[in-house]
Amino acid sequence: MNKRNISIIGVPMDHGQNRRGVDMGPSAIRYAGVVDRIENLGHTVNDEGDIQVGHADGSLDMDTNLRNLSVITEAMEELGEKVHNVAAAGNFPLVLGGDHSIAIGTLAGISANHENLGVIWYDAHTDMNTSETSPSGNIHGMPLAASFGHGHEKLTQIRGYAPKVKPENIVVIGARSVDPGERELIKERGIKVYSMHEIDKLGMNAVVEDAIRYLKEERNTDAVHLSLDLDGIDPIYTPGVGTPVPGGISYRESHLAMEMLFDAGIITSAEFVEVNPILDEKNRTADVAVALIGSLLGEKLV
Ligand code: 4U7
Ligand code: MN
Ligand code: MN
Ligand code: MN
Repeated sequence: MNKRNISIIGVPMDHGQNRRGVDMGPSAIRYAGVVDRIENLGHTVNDEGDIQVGHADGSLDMDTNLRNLSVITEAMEELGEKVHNVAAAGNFPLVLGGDHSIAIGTLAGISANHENLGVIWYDAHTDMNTSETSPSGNIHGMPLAASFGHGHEKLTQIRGYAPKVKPENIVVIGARSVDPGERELIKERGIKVYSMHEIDKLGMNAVVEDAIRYLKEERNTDAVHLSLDLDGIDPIYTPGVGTPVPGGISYRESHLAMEMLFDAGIITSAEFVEVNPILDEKNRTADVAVALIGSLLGEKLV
């Protein structure tokens, strides 16, 4: 990637789950110095501010098993339009969450600009529940399923079309908490998942090399979106997340992954989600997010 115009879009969304505070993620990441960090690499940054997110009472709809559905879909239409405009202008959308439900809007904005989009989902979870399989009704556990057209149509039809990405163009890295319904869907749709087992066994270098080869050579993608949930990393490094799972990816492995993605030059948009400053220790999780954004955009150790 040469020098790019990076457009930052904040999404102060906490309605996709039930722990307050993740709506302050964009502020925490800005406070941790994201703009300077990117500008120091020679890129141009345009901070577009935050999109509007309405209020909701957090109650679970008994008929649909979906929490806060309408306030989320409304915000996702707006996010989708913003991201679409940024990408259509040739700029690099960098979306700051907010809980992971916002990926529904990000992908709705990106995918129309590309013939054959790929997605890397860096996460402890596979986020492939639907209203039928979800144990929680929390929409942040559903965006990846929604992206390939699976789930409630209000989630799959943002900006009026589905799917946003082909299931065979998706790569998950870091999974270690997978629900029964998600496991079935992974098998049924042939989703490529590098769980912690593969990371332990092969090492992060081999995993990311294979992921890049798969998306570039086997799937022939013309753009790749990185959706990075900070809970993919081990909670000893990123304690400020709502659904921590032990046994995660290390800090250095995560940097290696970002550096390799930069060197491969395949990433065309990204989002960093689930930073919750209320649950954090001295903004450490936002600091990790900013450091990883640096590596993704070309920062080198020497
Ligand atoms: B995140 C969960 F049941 N699978 O659906 C669910 F374990 O965006 C967690 O990855 C989802 O943080 C976590 O509620 C969503 C649960
Ligand atoms: Mn709120
Ligand atoms: Mn997660
Ligand atoms: Mn997630």
